Amino acid sequence: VWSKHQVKKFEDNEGFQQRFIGHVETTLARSLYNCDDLAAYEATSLSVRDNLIINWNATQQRITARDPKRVYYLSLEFLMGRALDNALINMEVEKPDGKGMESSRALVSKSLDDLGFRLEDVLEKEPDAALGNGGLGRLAACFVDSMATQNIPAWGYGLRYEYGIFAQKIIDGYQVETPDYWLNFGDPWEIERNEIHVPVTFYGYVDRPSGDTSTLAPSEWIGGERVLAVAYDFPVPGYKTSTVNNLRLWKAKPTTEFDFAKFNSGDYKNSVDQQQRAESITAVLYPNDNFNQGKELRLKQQYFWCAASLHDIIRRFKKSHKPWSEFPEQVAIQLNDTHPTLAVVELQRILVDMEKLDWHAAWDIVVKTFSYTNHTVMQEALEKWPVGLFGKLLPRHLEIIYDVNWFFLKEVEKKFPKDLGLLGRVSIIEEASPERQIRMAFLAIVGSHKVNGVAELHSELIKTTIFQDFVKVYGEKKFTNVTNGITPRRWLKQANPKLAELIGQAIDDPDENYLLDMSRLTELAKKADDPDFQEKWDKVKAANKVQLADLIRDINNGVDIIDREHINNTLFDIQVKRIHEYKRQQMNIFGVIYRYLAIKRLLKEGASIKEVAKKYPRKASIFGGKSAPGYYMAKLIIKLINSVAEVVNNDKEIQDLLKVVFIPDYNVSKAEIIIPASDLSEHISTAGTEASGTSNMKFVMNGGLIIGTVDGANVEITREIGEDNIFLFGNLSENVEELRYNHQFHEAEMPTELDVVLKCIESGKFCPDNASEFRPLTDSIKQHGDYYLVSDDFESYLATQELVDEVYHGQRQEWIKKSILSVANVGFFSSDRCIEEYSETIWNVEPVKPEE
Ligand code: 26M
Repeated sequence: VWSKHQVKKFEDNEGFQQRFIGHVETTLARSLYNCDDLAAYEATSLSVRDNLIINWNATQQRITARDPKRVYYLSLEFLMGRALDNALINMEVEKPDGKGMESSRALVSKSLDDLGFRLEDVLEKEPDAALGNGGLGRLAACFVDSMATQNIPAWGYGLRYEYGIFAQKIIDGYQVETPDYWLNFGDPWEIERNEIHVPVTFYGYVDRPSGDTSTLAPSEWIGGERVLAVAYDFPVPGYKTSTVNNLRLWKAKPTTEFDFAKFNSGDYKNSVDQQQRAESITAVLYPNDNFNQGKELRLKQQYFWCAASLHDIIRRFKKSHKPWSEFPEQVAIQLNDTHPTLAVVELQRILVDMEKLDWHAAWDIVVKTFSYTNHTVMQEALEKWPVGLFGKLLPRHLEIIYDVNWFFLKEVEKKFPKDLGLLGRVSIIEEASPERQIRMAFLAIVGSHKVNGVAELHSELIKTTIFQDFVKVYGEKKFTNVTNGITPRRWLKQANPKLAELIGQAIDDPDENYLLDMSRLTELAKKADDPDFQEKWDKVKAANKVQLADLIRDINNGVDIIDREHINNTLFDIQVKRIHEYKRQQMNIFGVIYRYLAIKRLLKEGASIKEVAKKYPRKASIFGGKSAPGYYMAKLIIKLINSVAEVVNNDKEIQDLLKVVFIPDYNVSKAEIIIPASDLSEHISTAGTEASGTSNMKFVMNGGLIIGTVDGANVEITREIGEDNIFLFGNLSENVEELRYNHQFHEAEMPTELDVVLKCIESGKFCPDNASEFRPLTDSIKQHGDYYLVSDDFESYLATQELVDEVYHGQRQEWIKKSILSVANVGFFSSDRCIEEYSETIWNVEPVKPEE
């Protein structure tokens, strides 16, 4: 009886259109005659979602039946971007001839055409799901894509923020933040699960019913405030597989319990207000990237999410009636940075207080379950919580942390009996003034069986700097490296369909199965010297540059900044990422100023524009990225870039030889246009500061070359693609300490090139109304020790940029060859490789493949 009513997926035009019209007319209560692109986007998404849900159900049933070990990826950020195009690419339908499967994109595009819509316009209506800041959040999004593609039984857990990362407006050259209320029109991709709700408690006090005074004994936490966590599920489709995994995001809602004491006392309004406050927990994503502010609401977010997720994970584990000792054989939990470290403590609390396990048996389970990824060595990013604030919000968890620390330190003392200094250095509790602080990274290390960095250099650095004492305590083996990766589905196929197709042709794989095994790209190398192929390759790049020029024109109120006529002779030099002093956008713009001044000087000396162009050929310097709202220096860098753009772009004398563009509101969907259009991209962080970087991988995968420092994953990119195919410069990380020391204690030597630039800025050239506006930027180099070592790297940066110009303009074939060879060897940076490494070396999980 049931099977007769089984819901069927659409598999052809007819089927899609039926669903589409059904959703327009019933779900949206509109008619096809007044259906605009937005409604068409919603109806298309709902139709595609229907198919995904059917596969989602099958996937979950399969996993429940086989009951394998599952992975839970806990991340406060999932920077997913748009879902529709990705779903169309990943999800397959049967081919019209019935012989196998193909991507559903063509089918949906054709069906929409027939109904009078253009897929491109419909796709544009989708707002980005921008629930992340930058690298860490986007990495989580790439990982869930790869886990689904590889049929790993994995769930992501995060928060459903009502407001994602702010939208950036540029007004008078300054960043202005506007709220990103992305749920304005409702989100067709989310499935609200009101039936799945978990109560979460805060504040209150601890009681020990046994009368036992030991905090190790089962205790009862009497909470003072309760909210509900409600689940919202987002389907995550794999590529060329019917596996659809789940991303579960929690929303905070008031409990339905009512405070009768208040109600009876006539304080009705107040008690409603209190309930409303619950929703503020998941209202907004903190817009800091690599910076810890220590706000109570942030800690509340973290506990809310950890408690709800663990509750859900344990409920699922209990379904199979296995003993607790088997929990680590059934569950692997990955901590995406220290943000979810409370989950470690929460699991210990559940096992000891609720399940009445012995403390040590419980702790053994905890450590085997968790592993921790570190994403930064920067001191200001490391999470610490004052014990006062922490203990008020989570009194029982504070006790548990003290006990965990006590046993840990006892162990350390046993191993290193006379090393009192060591005990203080590794203690989870920092004895700081004015108050003790909980070091979350140390708690994450102690509570995990594996700790990994995100690129080789970074993984070595954490072992020798911030975590060196832990290597002494635990040995090397606990610390490992998994170099980051990116999903080639979004970052090649979706962002750059023309290049993906050309590659498919070149390596004789028109079905683009190579997107599942990027090592096959090496076959491209054979074509690197083929002039016909080089021409095709170059044409794809040129077309992508036109698309970016269109975007830039739209931003500039319809007026072109990029000279269309010379577009294929203009080097697109791009730096897009969060604005941060360590990423050194300031060095980039100083380089632009230097170039501008050099052009002006040559002209003044009587050189013709042609002669000038020989030394300084056409270049467009393109920037994009958000600053944290409270980050003064980063905001000043944005202003400087825009001020320089204003002067340079309006200087008729230099005749378009140089253009400067700041693209507002850099996000995932803009990245998909910007990255495929780059000739050169900049990854120029002070050596030892950028843990990995992932946009470097995206640019290379799209045939762009890199100018970069010997930092993060640049090192391995060089190893993979060959040092002839990357422009490296600058000091090495092992010299950074000494260089900083020199700046502190010796008279700084300023390279003349930089001196010229800083003096020009100080002259007010770029801010005539407020000549000292950029003083903090120049002073940070001249007066305050040049912490990011701009003056130490500036000359080699300029020299390397000259080399770039020579190759791009003087040896174009060589350039294209480098581009092809880079793509041929970029396969290592697929997040599929990365997920395989996690699966084998950290999680010990295996795929659950759908039946063929
Ligand atoms: C911390 C405390 C309070 C509020 C926010 C934070 C916070 C948020 C995001 C701290 C760090 C955050 O992200 C760090 C990040 O994105 N790190 C980047 O991770 C990438 C993926 O591993 C790396 O490629 C980058 O090098 C690294 O900077």
